[in-house]
Amino acid sequence: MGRRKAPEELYRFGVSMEQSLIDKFDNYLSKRGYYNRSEAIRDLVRDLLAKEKVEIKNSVVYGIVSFIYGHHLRELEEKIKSLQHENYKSIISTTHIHIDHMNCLEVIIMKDKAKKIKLLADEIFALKGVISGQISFVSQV
Ligand code: NI
Repeated sequence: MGRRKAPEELYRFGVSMEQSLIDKFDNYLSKRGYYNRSEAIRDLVRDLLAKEKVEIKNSVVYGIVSFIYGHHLRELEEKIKSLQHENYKSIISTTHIHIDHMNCLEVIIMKDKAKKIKLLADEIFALKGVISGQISFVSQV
């Protein structure tokens, strides 16, 4: 079993905000199920740093590329497959779901630099017959 890192000590700092902004923030928090502002602000800061890692720092991140396409286009399926084989080193897993008689959903989980993940995603999304595509990144702070 791996050794767990001891939890870091928490420090307090004051934040000044307009009342109207606090009201909107509290409203948002209650909808999202947060118990307190501190936890929400910690998450916001983590998100911000993770985003910076993806967008600016050229770090290795996880990327989830998902898209819907019409499976009756045989050439399209071949093209999607060969693009994935070209990128086999960055692809961890691919899941294929048959949505209905006509359409398929494919989810590709990748680990690489964000730029490289975006490149493959854009190539797939640009193919004729790919109806919609989405990409999201996950990284540790
Ligand atoms: Ni299918």
